[in-house]
Amino acid sequence: MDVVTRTPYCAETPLPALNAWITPISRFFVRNHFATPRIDLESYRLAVEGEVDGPLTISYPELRKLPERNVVATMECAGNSRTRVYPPAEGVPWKHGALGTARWRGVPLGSLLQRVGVRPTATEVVLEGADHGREAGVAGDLSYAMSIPIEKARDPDTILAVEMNGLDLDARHGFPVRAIVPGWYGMASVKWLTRIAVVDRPYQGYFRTRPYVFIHEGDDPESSKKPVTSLQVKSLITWPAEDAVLASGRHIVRGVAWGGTEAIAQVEVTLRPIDGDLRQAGWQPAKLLEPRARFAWARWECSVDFDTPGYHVLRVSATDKDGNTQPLYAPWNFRGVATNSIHAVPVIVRPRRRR
Ligand SMILES: Nc1nc2c(c(=O)[nH]1)N[C@H]1C(S)=C(S)[C@@H](COP(=O)(O)O)O[C@H]1N2
Ligand SMILES: [Mo]
Repeated sequence: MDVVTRTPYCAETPLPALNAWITPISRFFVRNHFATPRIDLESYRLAVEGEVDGPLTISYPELRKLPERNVVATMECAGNSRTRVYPPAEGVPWKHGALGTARWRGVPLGSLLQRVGVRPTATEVVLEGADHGREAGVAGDLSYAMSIPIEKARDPDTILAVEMNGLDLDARHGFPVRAIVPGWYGMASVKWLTRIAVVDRPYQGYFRTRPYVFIHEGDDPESSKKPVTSLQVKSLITWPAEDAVLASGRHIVRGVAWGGTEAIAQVEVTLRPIDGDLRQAGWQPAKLLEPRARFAWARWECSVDFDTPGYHVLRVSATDKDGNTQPLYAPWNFRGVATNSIHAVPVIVRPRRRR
């Protein structure tokens, strides 16, 4: 793993390691805002309250008695690829590896909401974690919390996960219980979940209104900003790595492609000389590989002819079933969130030695 910050601990996955459909836990990125809380299972309680008829507090064994479900979901940090944004944006300097795909298992959030009886006034659900600390420019102690719309909370695939890839969650990924909000950027998948509050007005907490919003040039600083929610269509090349030296000839280029709400329909690859005109680029279709799942990335591969020695750039672009595709340059925003510009990988092609 590439450790990006030590306190709080944030680490990303080198792209060539994202070569399996399911990312091993040891290679799954970590994004913490505060120190990892240590939670004692005996005393752990999850509170469900707010705009509900019968608030409740549930223990871990009680939660584990409820019907569970498996969801294979890709999680990407909203700040992934931030270092590719120019001018440089505010936040953790991620390259492209703040993402991964896991098989999560847990109780649908909707079934817990049904138990407590959500009032018709409810519009959002606030998810709060046990971790807390201070943030620059804010007085007092903050807990990590994020809100999602009530409809997303009721999606059967939005779960309170207790397992990741068949094992109990580990401390860094949210032990004992975390939310998984598939199709959304990672910030909504609250770890170390201790409180679920149903609310009847837009939640205005720090993490919802300050870091995970789009701030564009010239925006009035006092106005409310558009929140970061579902994943944008995006693809990455996982092989070859940046600056790889390849023997001229055919190679299988590999990668992943995903999006928030619609399935990936098409992935295309192009190889151009480093000073080549992109408008003349010939894009060739990549092959989408099985398995596929509603909220999981698709792996793809493409046989590319690296016939001419020299400096070249490989690029990949994905399109979803709705026709959404990736921009060459993502529109700049102050925090560099939701960056989905076309991934460009420079490579060096060397001539094959004559015999
Ligand atoms: N309680 C809590 N939940 C959290 C966070 C956090 O700092 N605290 N970080 C969020 C962010 S921004 C991301 S991208 C994902 C990362 O999940 P992971 O560390 O398991 O990869 O967790 C989310 N849930
Ligand atoms: Mo994130």
